[in-house]
Amino acid sequence: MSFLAAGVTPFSASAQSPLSFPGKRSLMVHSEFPEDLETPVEAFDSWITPNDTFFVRQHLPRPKVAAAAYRLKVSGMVSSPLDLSLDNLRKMPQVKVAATLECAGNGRSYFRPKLPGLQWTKGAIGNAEWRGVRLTDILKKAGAATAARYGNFNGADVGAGKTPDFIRSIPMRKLMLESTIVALEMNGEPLPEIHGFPARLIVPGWDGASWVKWVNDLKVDEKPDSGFYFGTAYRYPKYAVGPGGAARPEDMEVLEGMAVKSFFTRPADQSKVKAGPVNVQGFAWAGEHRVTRVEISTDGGGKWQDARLGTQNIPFCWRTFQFSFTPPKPGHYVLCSRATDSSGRVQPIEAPWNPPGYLWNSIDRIGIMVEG
Ligand SMILES: Nc1nc2c(c(=O)[nH]1)N[C@H]1C(S)=C(S)[C@@H](COP(=O)(O)O)O[C@H]1N2
Ligand SMILES: [Mo]
Repeated sequence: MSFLAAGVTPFSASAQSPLSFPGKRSLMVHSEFPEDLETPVEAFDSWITPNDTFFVRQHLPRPKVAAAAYRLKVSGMVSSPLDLSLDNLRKMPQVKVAATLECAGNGRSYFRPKLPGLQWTKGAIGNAEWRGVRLTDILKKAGAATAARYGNFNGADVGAGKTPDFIRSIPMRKLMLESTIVALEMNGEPLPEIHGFPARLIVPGWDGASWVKWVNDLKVDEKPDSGFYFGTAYRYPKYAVGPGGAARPEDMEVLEGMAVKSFFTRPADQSKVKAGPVNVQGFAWAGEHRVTRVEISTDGGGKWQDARLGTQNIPFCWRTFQFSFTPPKPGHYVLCSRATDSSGRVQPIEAPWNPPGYLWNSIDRIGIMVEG
């Protein structure tokens, strides 16, 4: 099958690569192997991000898992260890959960001073409808001990060279929520291989690192995993360290929820528009909280007006916003978007700089040139 469906034109992002990836339209390529692919802003044109447009992040070479050989092992503090086949999982009650998935490092390229790591711009995010089995059902079936505090999850990818195995721990209180699932489907299709076929975790409202792909091993334990990806990585300083600052390892906390954030998808940054009303659009999200407001400025942050929020207001999902702007005269305008959430958080002018470069959520800003 050709990777471009008939009648579909590729995106015109300048950063796009001539390479193609199975099942993907042209994405911005940060790394070819393992694949780290970003969705260009102009490709975000629907509340659901289609599978062929969804960003990809992996630390290790992508494993190929044969459906027939797949097992999810559940062991540790359980009364009946499990060895679930794909068929076993398919026979358990299936639930649908829509949720936005964002990499903790999304927007890292905007931090100053600059940071090492993947130089994501705005597109390490997407929203999908996932379908699969509740973790609570799996834990019940296994008879998880009440004293257990963590689920330690491993996927079929293995450590390579200096990169350790990707293992993540999730506290029981999050695993017990009805929205935390092992997904077998993404937007009505079996999970694409690159997104974790045949099974991955969906941890709504938390950054992508918890959403373990190709998940095949769950150890129920009192303690979290002590490896690199839970013990060291994906931690954020307890206090603001300032640009270029450092934090002691004991002052780094595990990332759980996400920041409040919004960005523009239309019009394109620095595009020319004709005189008359400009249809301004974008998305806003807030991890485990709800987006309650998006404000727009058309004068670089001087005055602010409310945008119209999309009617789709679903927990753990981004919300669309829309604003009609009629420029009073030709010239260049700086548009800003600022989201507020149900916990009272407001998107800041500048995201706090932090050593790993996580949770960038500065007010979004685009320029437009209105023609005379
Ligand atoms: N097994 C495994 N799962 C993984 C990763 C990984 O490297 N290995 N990367 C995680 C990170 S950091 C992110 S942001 C998401 C990205 O999910 P996606 O590639 O489906 O967009 O997958 C997560 N799950
Ligand atoms: Mo990530």
